[in-house]
Amino acid sequence: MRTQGLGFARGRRYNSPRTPRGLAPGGHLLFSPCCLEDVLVLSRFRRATVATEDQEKLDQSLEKTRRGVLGRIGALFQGNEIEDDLWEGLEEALIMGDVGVETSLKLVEATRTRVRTQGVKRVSDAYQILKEEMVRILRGDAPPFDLDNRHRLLNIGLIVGVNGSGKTTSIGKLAHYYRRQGRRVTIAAGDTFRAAAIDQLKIWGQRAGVSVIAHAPGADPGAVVYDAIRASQESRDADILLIDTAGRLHTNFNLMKEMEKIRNVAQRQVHKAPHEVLLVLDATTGQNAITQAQKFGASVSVSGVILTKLDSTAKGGVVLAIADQLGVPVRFVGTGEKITDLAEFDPWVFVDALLDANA
Ligand SMILES: Nc1nc2c(ncn2[C@@H]2O[C@H](COP(=O)(O)OP(=O)(O)OP(=O)(O)O)[C@@H](O)[C@H]2O)c(=O)[nH]1
Ligand SMILES: [Mg+2]
Repeated sequence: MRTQGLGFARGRRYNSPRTPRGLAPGGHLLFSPCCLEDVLVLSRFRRATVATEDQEKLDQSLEKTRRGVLGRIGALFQGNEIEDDLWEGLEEALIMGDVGVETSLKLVEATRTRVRTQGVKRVSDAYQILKEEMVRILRGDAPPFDLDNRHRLLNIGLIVGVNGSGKTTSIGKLAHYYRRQGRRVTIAAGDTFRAAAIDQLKIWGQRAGVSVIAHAPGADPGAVVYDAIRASQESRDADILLIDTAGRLHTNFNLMKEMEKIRNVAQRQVHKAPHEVLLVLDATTGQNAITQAQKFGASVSVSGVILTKLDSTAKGGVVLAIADQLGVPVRFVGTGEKITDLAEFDPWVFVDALLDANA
């Protein structure tokens, strides 16, 4: 799977004038720490990059996961000495916690190697290293959409995923999310396969207070997208256009062809569009989410993931497997069914909330 060239900082993330060694201004790791001192510097100065409200939502949505096997990892690191048992227990917990075999082994190996080469003796320091290795896997390069790029007048986001994963709901939530940030948002009803899909999207549009550009059921989605881009650029003067797509057509081949067509229509009208292709994955499907993502990735290049229904599952560990095995960042997390139930993803908040019972 190829990731699109994203980039670029949003001002509010870079608010620290004094940045400790080895950190980006937002408090993120810039390099692999070479000694224990660095590890401690990093842990002391790291900070979340998302709003407190998002942190709380992320934390709450991991309640079930924390109560599961991953929540026991903290207890493993309560002992006095770093012994082989610790690594075996960690490996088992990660694999059982839906992190996936490959990613689990990689995490244990990376943590263990750093503990050994850096001469770490304290179990609490080893725990900190584990968290940092998790963050390393989860790090996205920059926030989604390049909203502060003055050369780009319209940002187009294509929302894809299998049926029932939560695309339409997530579009409603995203519209609300960006509206609250003062952005002008429009939505294109690109899922013309089911009449109900268009109605459902219009309801979300009303809730979020944004325009939905739709054609009749059965219409060509390419034509809908064409009109939506024209409307977004002209009368609606939008910053962001979110395109809903079908999750199921008569055949998988048709579905992938349709994605490509929508993509091409967007590309012809707006430079470098779509600027984001966000793949919606249902967290409750655990490791199957990876297989789904690989299928989509084969025909449309995905730039990020929206992981829905994190609130309804104990399989939150799958976030690590997704980021590691697909090589694309998780951008947003669905934390419930309401319009406000969406959180921007932050690796540190996620890791702390995942592992610390009292986070
Ligand atoms: N608990 C919970 N439910 C969610 C979340 N996101 C979506 N859902 C529910 O998942 C179901 C499917 O959501 P849709 O948005 O219709 O999914 P879709 O991908 O558009 O489905 P199709 O249009 O059939 O392809 C709905 O009942 C949503 O309320 C979430 O973050 N948490
Ligand atoms: Mg839908």
